[in-house]
Amino acid sequence: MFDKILIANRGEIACRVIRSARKMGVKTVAVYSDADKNAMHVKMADEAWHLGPAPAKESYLKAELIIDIAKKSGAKAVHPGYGFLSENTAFAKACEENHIVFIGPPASAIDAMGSKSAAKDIMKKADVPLVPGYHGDHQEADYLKTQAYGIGYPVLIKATAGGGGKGMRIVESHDDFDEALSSCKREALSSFGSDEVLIEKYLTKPRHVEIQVFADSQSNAVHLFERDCSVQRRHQKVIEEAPAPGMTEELRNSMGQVAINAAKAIGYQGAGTVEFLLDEDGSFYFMEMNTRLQVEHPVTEMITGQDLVEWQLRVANGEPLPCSQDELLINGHAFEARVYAEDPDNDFLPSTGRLNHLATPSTHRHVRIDTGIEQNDEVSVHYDPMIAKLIVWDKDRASALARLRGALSEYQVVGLKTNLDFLFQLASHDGFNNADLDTNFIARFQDELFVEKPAINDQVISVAALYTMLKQQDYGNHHTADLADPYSPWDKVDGWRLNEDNFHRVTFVDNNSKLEYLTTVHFRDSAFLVEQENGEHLISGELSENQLRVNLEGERFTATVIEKDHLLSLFIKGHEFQLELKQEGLSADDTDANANLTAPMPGTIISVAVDAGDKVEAGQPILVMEAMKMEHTIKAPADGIVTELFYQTGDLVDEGAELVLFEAE
Ligand code: MV4
Repeated sequence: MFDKILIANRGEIACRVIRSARKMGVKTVAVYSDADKNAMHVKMADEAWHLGPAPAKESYLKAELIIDIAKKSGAKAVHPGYGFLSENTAFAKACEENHIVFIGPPASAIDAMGSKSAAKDIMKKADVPLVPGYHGDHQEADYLKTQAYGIGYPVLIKATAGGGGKGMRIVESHDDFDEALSSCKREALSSFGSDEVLIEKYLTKPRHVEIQVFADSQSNAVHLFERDCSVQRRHQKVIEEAPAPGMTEELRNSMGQVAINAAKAIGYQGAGTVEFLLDEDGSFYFMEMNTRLQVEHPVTEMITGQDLVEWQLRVANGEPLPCSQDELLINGHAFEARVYAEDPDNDFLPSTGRLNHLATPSTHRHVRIDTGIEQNDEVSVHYDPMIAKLIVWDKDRASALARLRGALSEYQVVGLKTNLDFLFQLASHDGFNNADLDTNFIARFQDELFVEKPAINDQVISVAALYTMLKQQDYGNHHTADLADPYSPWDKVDGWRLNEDNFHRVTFVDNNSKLEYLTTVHFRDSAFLVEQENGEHLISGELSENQLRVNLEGERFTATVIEKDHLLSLFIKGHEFQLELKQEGLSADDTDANANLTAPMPGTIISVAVDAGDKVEAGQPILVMEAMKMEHTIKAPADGIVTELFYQTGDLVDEGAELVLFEAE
């Protein structure tokens, strides 16, 4: 076995490969760009080499530099992961020329699968079923139109050099063909540099079912069953599962054997995936073959108990496949949900930012998280915005799906937008639960899947108020502890007042709708009565770090509250709410000119910036007080004179206490 390998990738797949290599006692070399200098894969590897600036073209795609680092570091093999150089024939060839093992298929196999029509020619010769259609060299419009007529509408026009759904046109009738063909050719030429197209019978409700295949250098080949990846959004897989729902043994064996034939037809070695369209009547058709380890390979690992990266290293090292076909069995059911940094309120465009808070479901044999990102990492625009893959297993599909919902409801991210709510909606949807799958699933259930976030309600506001008061009490207790007599009732910062109902007014602003929620929080023995517009609620609880144990009128639950810059992110029963804690403070714009400036709430004077008799300008800071762990600057409401100061630094003040006598000019 290799004593050292280089991983020519980043993020979760780099960490994934490092984990298996380490398990096998293989040393690892990471490569990284400027943006990844503190990334997880760099920390995990035995050594890490710098590539260059963040853009992939200046770092992870620099084939020669990567080979040079492999040679300098003494790495005997290179694992390309997926994406980047993983299906780059030239890179595979360059590795071979430099006597560095490319952990993947022979360059010739990558080449063979590079073009859709060439791949179909090879598959046809290997008796791999193709969708009825035409994928030849004749590209004249009339000829193609005649082919379409013979196939029967609807047909699909596809750019031969296209991929991922780009350069496709559905044509419903003969009259529409000419325009669709011209449009498709124009796009193909501009996007892929070739206007060659193929024509296929359009399957209206297919599923995307793919077979994991593995072949070694001694002509052994096996399949490791199927994955259903039909749930895609804009040709981006969202949730994948294994095995595929509703598969019969006969269909599984038939697709598996066809996939092995496809691999053998191109002299394949290593991990490969043969993608099929599975029609409603059970017929299946070759779509394409991916000559790399797929993102979704973990669901196959979970149901077979195999480590596919270990298989890759062993096969690349010239060893035979670790298992024969008969030794491979399906056990249970697995799902993978791809957690993306994307904004559902902005058409799921990538979201960037820093992961200020990241709480993940606890992991064990049945809940796995493959990630390359940890708390406080930055998700940048340079690379794929996938934060992690959440993979779950259980004895059957319903149990695995329930486990997925549970894990998703425990996943907490603050600092950037994610698709977690969308994933939860998907995993909770009846259609998904009933395995009513096809490649158009998300579009079909669009209205039920893209639902508004749950509205802010009294419960959320009550929890936010509880948190705010406990934080202040916690602050107050710490503060009192510093005083001469920490037990003096007069110094307790808990709103207690002699012969008065003690209360605090706290205002929250919904971060999305900007609606304001005014509350009056009354101290009630060891609880708080939160008075809101729609009524009042008695709430109590304990705060430990960011965990809030709540008792709301008898209902007990735990919430997570993350506070950053006065913005509260509250995770309550699997839903996230964002509230801004409104800064009640005095400033030039909320007091009239000759106002005596009073304290907005009990607190401590922490600095005085002027002396009595000083002339000041509008907005000039006069003093700063601290309350509820926030600083409130009391500013001059207009040009004028500070005629008297009633307090000095260190003084405690009550809510409403007169702080400054001010006379405007
Ligand atoms: C098709 C098809 C229906 N009929 N071919 C989309 C991109 C590429 N993977 C092939 N694709 C399709 N080819 C015929 N003859 C429907 C799709 C398709 C699709 C396939 C798999 C997964 C998701 C998809 C989403 C839209 C369309």
